[in-house]
Amino acid sequence: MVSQNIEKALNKQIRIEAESSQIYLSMACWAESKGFEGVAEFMFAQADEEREHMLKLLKYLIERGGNAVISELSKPATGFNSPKQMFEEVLEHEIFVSNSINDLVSITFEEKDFATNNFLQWYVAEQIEEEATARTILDKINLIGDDKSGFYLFDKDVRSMIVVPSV
Ligand code: OFO
Repeated sequence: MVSQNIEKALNKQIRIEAESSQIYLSMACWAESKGFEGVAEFMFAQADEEREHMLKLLKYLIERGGNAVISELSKPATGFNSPKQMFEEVLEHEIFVSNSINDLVSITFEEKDFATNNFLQWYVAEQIEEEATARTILDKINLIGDDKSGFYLFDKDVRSMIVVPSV
């Protein structure tokens, strides 16, 4: 059985993961509308992955006897100046998620909930990957600069970075 504080903190993270999925879905739609098909495919996959993260937390909370709450979600941004600006927002968002996971882990220490602490280690490792992927993509975009043919190749290349969910 989880404590009320852990239940509240897990529900908050469930909302954050669901909002991440919506944010990336919105980015996928924008990329698709601009003809960046590889980027769109990548972001659709990211949106699916975040939904899996949300479900994994939700199922864990239920399994531990807590009440999972499905919250109202904030409306994601719909327009971006460029893929570069969009991926800068992805990185910023993933750093926000990492900080939120870290806060959650520190609550498990306060509550002496070592089972939840152990469960959350998967998310700690996942966040290292997600931040690294966003940084790698931004490095590639910065290398390309204004070269249109380079961007055409990048749009194809980004498809190879799609990660099949391991949850
Ligand atoms: Fe990319 O955020 Fe989930 O964990």
